Amino acid sequence: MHIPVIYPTMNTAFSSLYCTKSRFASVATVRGTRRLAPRLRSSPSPLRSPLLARHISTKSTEGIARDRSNNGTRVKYVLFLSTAATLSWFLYAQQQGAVRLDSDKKYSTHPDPLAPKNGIQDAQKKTPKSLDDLDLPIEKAILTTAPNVPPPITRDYPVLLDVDLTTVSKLEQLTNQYKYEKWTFNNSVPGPFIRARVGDVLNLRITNHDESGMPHNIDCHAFVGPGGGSALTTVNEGETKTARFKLPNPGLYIYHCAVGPVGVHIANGMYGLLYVQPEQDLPAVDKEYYVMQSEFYHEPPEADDDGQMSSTVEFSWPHALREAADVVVFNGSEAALTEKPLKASLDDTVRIFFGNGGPNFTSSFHVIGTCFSKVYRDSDVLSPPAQCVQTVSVPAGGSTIVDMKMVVPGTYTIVDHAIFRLEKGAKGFLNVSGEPRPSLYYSAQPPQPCEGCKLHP
Ligand SMILES: [Cu+2]
Repeated sequence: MHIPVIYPTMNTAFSSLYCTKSRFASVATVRGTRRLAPRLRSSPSPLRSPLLARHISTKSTEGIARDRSNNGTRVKYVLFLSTAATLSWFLYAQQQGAVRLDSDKKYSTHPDPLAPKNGIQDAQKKTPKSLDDLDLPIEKAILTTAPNVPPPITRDYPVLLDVDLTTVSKLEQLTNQYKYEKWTFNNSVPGPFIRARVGDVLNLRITNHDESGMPHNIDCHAFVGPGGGSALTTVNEGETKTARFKLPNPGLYIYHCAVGPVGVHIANGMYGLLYVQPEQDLPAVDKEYYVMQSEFYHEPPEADDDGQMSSTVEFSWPHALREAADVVVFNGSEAALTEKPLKASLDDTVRIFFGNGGPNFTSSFHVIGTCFSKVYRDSDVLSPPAQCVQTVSVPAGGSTIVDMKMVVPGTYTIVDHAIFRLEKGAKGFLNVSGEPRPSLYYSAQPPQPCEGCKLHP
């Protein structure tokens, strides 16, 4: 038999294949190499065997004429067998995942932002083994500060959406009278508005720059899993963490800090909104705004060294426990929506993405002088909207989306219709420009607001 002749032939073919496969691995994946290499190395190489080497040597020097006359046929036969064996082995190995071709589309074509930059092998070790969507294209999220909303997402495919949130403490005006040290995401209360699309994976990077030494994190109501992401994102001062969350459910969701005592972190300003667009977004409107209600609890001001009452007030645990809010505001301060009103033009449809950070109150959200032409109750964007709604109940930790058709010009006042909260700062304005429309709103007498009126400037 001439098996010894087959061995070196197959060995050459295997060696060639191994080199070829290694070249694939070096540019594509190391997984195949790891799985394949031990099998190849553990098989004794026929060329290295002294016995087989002798066989080859003897054969090559005998020079038997009969064998020579059959050489052509034998060589063809051997080549055929070795090629068939090699091909069978190769197909088997590829099915087992040991070999990958450039034509395979299984390996990532997009860089992984979490992967270390010191080589493919390290990246393979440290890349998460879940969230199968690592092949998603990467997109940097547009983040906006209230009352602004990022533009609608027009793409029709999911992405890995990169979001950076940084926690910072910041002393700023709370009411027209008092300053307050707010705990913020990205230097603003509420935190930035994040716009994503259903099916996206949020690549959330949180950094703690709070010099007070307080840890912070993110609990987002759009994240599915225990704690809403909080345990994966808790960062101490100077620390950065990254976690990924798939967004399977469309709607408008609150995010907030959930470090204990959670009420204090929320009461100091750590919340914001994430809008997960449905596959087919809501009908386009003329203006979109971001408004968030929340309440603050503070002690009375203390006397400064000069005997004057301080212009800064501090958090009150007893007031918070009693749910006796001292301040109720939109967008983080009494003046946020009065000094800088929302704006629209006559006949515009205005959409408000409205969230309630709480920490305790339910809002009776209302805009004086109009009704909500559409309400996506509790931010349910999959069901048909309610229509012609005067006041919407929005619980702490909840949200709503309302549309208003502005058919008469003038100033509209945004309130919580639990109306004594107006005295605590819950007020904003929406200015609608345009010519009067007497066909809808008319009197022969000029308007005469009541004296000291806080509702109708
Ligand atoms: Cu916090």
